[in-house]
Amino acid sequence: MRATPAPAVTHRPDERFDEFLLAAAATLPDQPAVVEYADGAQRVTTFRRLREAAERYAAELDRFGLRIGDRVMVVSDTSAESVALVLACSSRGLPFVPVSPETPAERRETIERLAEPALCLSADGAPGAAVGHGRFGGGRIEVPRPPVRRKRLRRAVTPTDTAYIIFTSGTTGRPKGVVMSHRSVVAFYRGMLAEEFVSVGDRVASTSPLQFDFSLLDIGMALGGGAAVAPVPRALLRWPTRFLKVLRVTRATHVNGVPSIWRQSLRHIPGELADLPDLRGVLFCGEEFPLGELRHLQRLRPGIRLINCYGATESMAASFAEVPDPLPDDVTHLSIGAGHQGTDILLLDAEGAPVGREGVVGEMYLRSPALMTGYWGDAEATDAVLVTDPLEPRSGQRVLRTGDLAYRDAAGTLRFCGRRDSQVQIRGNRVEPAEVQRRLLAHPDVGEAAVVVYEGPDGDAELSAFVVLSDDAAGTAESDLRAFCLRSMPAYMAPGVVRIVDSLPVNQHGKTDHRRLRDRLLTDAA
Ligand code: 8PZ
Repeated sequence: MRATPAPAVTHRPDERFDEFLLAAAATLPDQPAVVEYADGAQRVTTFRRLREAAERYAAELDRFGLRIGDRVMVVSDTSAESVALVLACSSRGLPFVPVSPETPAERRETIERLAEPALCLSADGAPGAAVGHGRFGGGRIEVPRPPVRRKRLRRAVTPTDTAYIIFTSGTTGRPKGVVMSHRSVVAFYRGMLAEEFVSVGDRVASTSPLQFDFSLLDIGMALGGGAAVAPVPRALLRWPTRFLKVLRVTRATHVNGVPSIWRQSLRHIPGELADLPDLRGVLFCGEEFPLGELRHLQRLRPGIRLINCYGATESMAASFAEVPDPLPDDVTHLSIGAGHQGTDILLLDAEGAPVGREGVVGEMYLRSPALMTGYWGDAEATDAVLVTDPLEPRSGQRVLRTGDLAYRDAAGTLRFCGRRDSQVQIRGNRVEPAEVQRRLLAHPDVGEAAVVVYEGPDGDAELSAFVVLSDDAAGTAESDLRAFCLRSMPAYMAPGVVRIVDSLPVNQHGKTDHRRLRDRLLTDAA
């Protein structure tokens, strides 16, 4: 009998976040862990060097006399240095709070006020005058006014301790801090690695800011599988030629990001996109990939592995589904799969009873060891989403109420169809704006579409659509698009106004910015 080869990366049970990510340093020390793009060339940091850098930062952190649980705010993009720093924080039981340098000062201050970090470290710029503010780089941490040393209360970091806190925008306008434990994030990573997207030698381009947990997925997918993460500098992402150059120079085999990262390249330099030599896989998440653009990408890159990853920061992600190649013409909703290994997505109706029938819409609830611990400093908000298991309330188990709607297809997999909270009553009729958006996207001249709900002059909810025409659109007018909607939906569902615009605004994470579109409507009306 032939011996099975030893796995390239071996993971122990109950690893901390940093132990999981550096496991490959034991078996593959000389493999690339981070591949950065700098001045037109690649800069490689091996697993051995990354571990050494993390150890240097950990020794630096030890100088400050912090307690397990003290927060460290890390203001940085993804880089070999920032990855080493967050690994160091994790090894000392110091939850890191990633914040992008591009975050507006006011929001950064709000996050700081809420998280009350012991240290606030930036990758660049002046260290700042406030207590605990400083700079990191080259394995050194410089804090001109260090915080007061504290007596340690705890001896050891446990898997239930917090690995990181990510602040997302709450519906109330106040950022919500999603607290993730080592156990949860590692449980998610394990479920993801079971999908075998990448292997040793691969390079995963990461396009999301460090404060969006998608970047942590990228890091986990790459390092956890013995591959390298290749951060795409945020400033270059907007320029299709530069973006593709980064992919070429870093020899990216996989690219992870929100769907909008592909828009400009598909539109302006499809030939160059088709020519990228190493690209084999694309993983997207955060919102639906406009199907026209998705099909275009498939035509340019036949055989490419496209993965639709669905989830929210409260569990990092919940499912992975491979997009069929080519996507059949009659597909209107992409499959989001059925929950990654170790999790179960329940589909429940408004009464909390399971939805069994195919095609019936329900709300998704996630049962998983990868759920957040709760929202930082907000027990009420936590209780609203980490709810008693509706199927067995006596167990005391909590499941995540996602607020997302889906239905089951004939194969039993889930098809995402919008959010419960964006569902509106228009003149007493239930309308899901995502359905209206889909209808608009079905028009041959429509490239992108967004549908927003706003309060009309008489206080009633109204729908308005913003549309970007495709490049080869043939003189379609706004009234034609409204008429197109009216052909297939009741009048209350058709947007009252359809506006043709040059582009749709995106938020910091690259998702369509519905808030800005709504503001635009209100300023136009004023
Ligand atoms: C979606 C999808 C989808 C999310 N199709 N709607 C990180 C890493 C990998 C995958 C996913 C993540 C998420 N944490 C990213 C994210 O967008 N998080 S979020 O908390 O800002 O928003 C979550 C919401 O986005 C979900 O509840 C869905 O409404 C939507 N979403 N993935 C369609 N593949």
